[in-house]
Amino acid sequence: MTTGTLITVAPTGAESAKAEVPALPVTLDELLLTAKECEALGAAVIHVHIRDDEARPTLDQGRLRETVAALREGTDLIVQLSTGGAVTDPEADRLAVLDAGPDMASCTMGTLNFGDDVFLNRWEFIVDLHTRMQERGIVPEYEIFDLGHLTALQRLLGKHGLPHGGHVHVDFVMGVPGGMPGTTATLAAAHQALRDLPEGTTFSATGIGRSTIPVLLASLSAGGHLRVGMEDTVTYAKGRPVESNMQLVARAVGFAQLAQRPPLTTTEARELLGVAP
Ligand code: KMH
Ligand code: ZN
Repeated sequence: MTTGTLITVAPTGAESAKAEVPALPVTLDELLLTAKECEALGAAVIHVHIRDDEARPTLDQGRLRETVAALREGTDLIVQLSTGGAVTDPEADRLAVLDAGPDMASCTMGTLNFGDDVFLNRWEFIVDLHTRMQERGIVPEYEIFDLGHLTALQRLLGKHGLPHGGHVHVDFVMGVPGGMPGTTATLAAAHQALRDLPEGTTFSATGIGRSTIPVLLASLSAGGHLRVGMEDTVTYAKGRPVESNMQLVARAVGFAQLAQRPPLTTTEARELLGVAP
C-alpha cells in the first residue's frame, strides 16, 4: 500500500565548497537552524555530513557527537549520519562514525567511480558497517548508486541477516557520474529489482544536479520516498542557484501533496523505518 511520503533532507554533503555555495549550512548553528526549518516544512529525516572550522568535510568524533546531541535536543528529526564521508576518508574513521550514536547511518553498497574520484566501499567494510549497526541498534539506510548494489544488498542480508528493527530501507542516489543515471527508466528498473529483497522494503530516491526533478517525480509515481537537499542539488532551475535547503524541501512537499502522498510526520517515519521513538 502506498503511504505518505518520507522526506529526507541532505543539507550539506562533502563535495560542495562553502566559498562557491554560500548558502550551504556548514556550522552547527547553520545546520541546526536548517534542520528546524526543514522539519517544520515536512522533512522527517536529516542525512548529516559535518564540516570543520574551515568548512572542510570532517568526521571528527567530538563534533559528530555534539551534532547528534544538538539535533536531538532541537528537533524531532531522525538523525542519520553519513558513513560515506568524503572520498578521501579512511575506513576506520568512517566506521567510527557509528560511535556517535545516531538513529540511522548510511551504508553504501559498493564501489564506484565518483566523478574523477573513486568512492571505495570494499565488501568486508560493508559487512563491518552492517554488523556493527546490528549490534548497536542503529538503523541503516543502504545507499544504492548502481543496480549491482542491490544484488550486493541481497547477498549481505542473506549472509548476515536483517538490519536492526527488521525493516529494509534503501536510497537510490542517481545521476552521479560513474553511477546509474537519473532517469525514469532506471528508477523503474531499480524499483523492479527490489522484488528480490525482503517484502516491505521501502525506497527513497534522489537525483544529482539536473536529474533532481525527473527522479523526484519518478519516485513519487512509483510509490517511493524522497531525498532532497544541497548535498545533491545546488541549482534550483536553469541559471538559479538554490537559495536554501528549505526551498528544496518546500518543493518536494508541494510535489508530494500533488501526488496525494503528503509528508510523513517524524512519528510515522520512525514507525515506517523501525527507528525507536
Ligand atoms: N560523499 C560521498 C563520497 C553517504 O553519505 O553515505 C558519499 C556519500 C554517501 O555522500
Ligand atoms: Zn551523504
